[in-house]
Amino acid sequence: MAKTITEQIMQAHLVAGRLEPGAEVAFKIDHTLTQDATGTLAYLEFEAMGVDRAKPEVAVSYVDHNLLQTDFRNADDHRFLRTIAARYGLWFSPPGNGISHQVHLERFGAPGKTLIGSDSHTPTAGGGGMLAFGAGGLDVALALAGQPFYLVMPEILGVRLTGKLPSWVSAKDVILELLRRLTVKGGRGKILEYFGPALKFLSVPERAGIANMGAELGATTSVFPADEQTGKFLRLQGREADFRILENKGQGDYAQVIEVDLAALEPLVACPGSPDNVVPVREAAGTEVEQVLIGSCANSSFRDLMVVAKALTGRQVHPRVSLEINPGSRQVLENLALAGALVPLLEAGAKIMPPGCWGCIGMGQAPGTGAVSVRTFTRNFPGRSGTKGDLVYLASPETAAAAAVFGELTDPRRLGDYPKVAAPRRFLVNGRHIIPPLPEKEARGVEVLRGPNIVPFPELTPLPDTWRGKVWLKAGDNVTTDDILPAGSHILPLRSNLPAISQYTFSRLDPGFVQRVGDLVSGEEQVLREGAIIGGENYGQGSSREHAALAPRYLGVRLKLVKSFARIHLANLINFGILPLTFEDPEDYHHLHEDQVVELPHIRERLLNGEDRLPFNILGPDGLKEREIRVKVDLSDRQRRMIALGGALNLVRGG
Ligand code: MIC
Ligand code: SF4
Repeated sequence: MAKTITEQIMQAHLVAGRLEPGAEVAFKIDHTLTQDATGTLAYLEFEAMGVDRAKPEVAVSYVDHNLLQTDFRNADDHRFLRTIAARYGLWFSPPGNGISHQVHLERFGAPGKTLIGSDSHTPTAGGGGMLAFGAGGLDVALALAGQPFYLVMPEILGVRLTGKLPSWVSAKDVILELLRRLTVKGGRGKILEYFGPALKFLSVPERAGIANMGAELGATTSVFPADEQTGKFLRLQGREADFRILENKGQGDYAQVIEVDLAALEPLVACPGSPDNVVPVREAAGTEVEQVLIGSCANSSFRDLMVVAKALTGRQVHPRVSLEINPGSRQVLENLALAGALVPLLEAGAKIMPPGCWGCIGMGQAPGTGAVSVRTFTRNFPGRSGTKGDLVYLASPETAAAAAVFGELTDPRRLGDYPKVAAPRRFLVNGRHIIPPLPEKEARGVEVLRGPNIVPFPELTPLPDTWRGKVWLKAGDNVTTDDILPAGSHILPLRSNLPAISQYTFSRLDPGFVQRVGDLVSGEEQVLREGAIIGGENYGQGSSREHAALAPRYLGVRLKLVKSFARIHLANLINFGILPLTFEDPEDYHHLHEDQVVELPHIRERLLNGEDRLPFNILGPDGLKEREIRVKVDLSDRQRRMIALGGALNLVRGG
């Protein structure tokens, strides 16, 4: 009998497979979401499938990332997304309405439902008892077409929360503590399921903040039960009808249980470079701060921003600091206004942005050279802020508020009495902000509007029988998708233009990459038109952007050989026909170098025969085999066929 929350939801949606860790399962998807930076490509893929109307109960196209309109590109993309939604029966959440995850939780989140979204922080909805997964745009397009979502069944890790958070310590510190303990690799292949006596003190937005940054642990997703707190949240949203109790019936069934005593936590920060560089704030205290940004899908709820407003009431932002607040949704902003929180924030010197992602993805708000920036965001991968050599600390709204007031990293308890923030008895909920789907007949008559930046999906060629190519790049551990294909205000507008965006492939790791590969492909070595990428552990962590698979593929990358992959990137590679290989002996990593010629003999046949260990030849300058290593390929039959055909779209179209 299904006992954990994950199993209960999966069981109720299961289409194929068994709920055993390591087995491929397929289940039905109730909701989908996309955001503008991944949505354009996802809908181009959906259109290529020739389906007349989106199939899920709820399908929403959000616009939250590419909010700066420095030329026609982002505006064209948004118009495309609006007309796509109208044409295919989707909801449309326009720019300024808020961050997809925050808005989805507020307006659509429902316990017991399944959701996939083309954004790695889709698990935020797990705070409200949904089983929600980040996925590539193509997986979302397939779900829109009514296909199930395929997943290798993860292990379920129980996280038992006990105690009560002390004053000035909040949900962000809980997830930072987990990052400190487990690191950015610790959640891989796992679903984190939260339980324990502390849950009664944690509201849905607080839970959502914890579930959100499970993505930084590399977890497949995170989920909370649906209990009284969930009921309270849905009541405030005027959606009592969506409530149902969802509780874990067998806590003994977790593969492993870890415990966090909330009462023992103290304010924490993730130091620059990685979300798991976590130390107590007191260890970084005194670090001078120039910028404080409060917002992102992790920390932009009514509670989070009210705490900041109350902490800043009657105070002034330090003269060195630029404090900027990015509300999570228009609903949050409206309720802040109603609660009288905007005046104290403005008086303190805060700048208030329209709801959206903004600086979290480098869409503005870049810090100055050498400036320390304290952010309540999700990720501080090097350069993600838009500034080279950036110094970004991740912290709770409480710690961020203290940094804004004192101009340095400091324990927020220095701010005195902890303000009490209760959810208001009446919450302003305005259902008109999201445009509902058009009736089917009317929808058929809608013309989808595309600008010149919207370039159709490329044809992807099948895998040859024997593959030969050069090692184009050798990377280390924990390569992020920001390393593979950065975001930021210059590059994000190119998300619907593959030929243009591919010019930025690996530009962070190796600025000469595209030029070098271009020379190779067009130069004398015509036979070696395709390349291989070598990497270390946790390759492809971070964002769900499928451009990090598709752009290298477009340039000719046919395989990636690494020590281990991050889940969503792995799924994206498979979707676009890139062979994902891992070392049988990780020591062989040292035998590979850039510019070597490598070969996979009879790869197509071996792949389709289901072989899971393959010979991988390293050739010498004379073209003869210098060394043979063994590599692993861990794929289902469906995935093998997909790669042989050159990608999922070729499979859907019938090869
Ligand atoms: C991110 O936080 O990195 C993003 C931008 O939201 C991405 C999606 C993208 O690259 O468009 C994510 O988390 O998946
Ligand atoms: Fe937006 Fe940042 Fe959340 Fe990504 S992590 S969805 S960029 S707020």
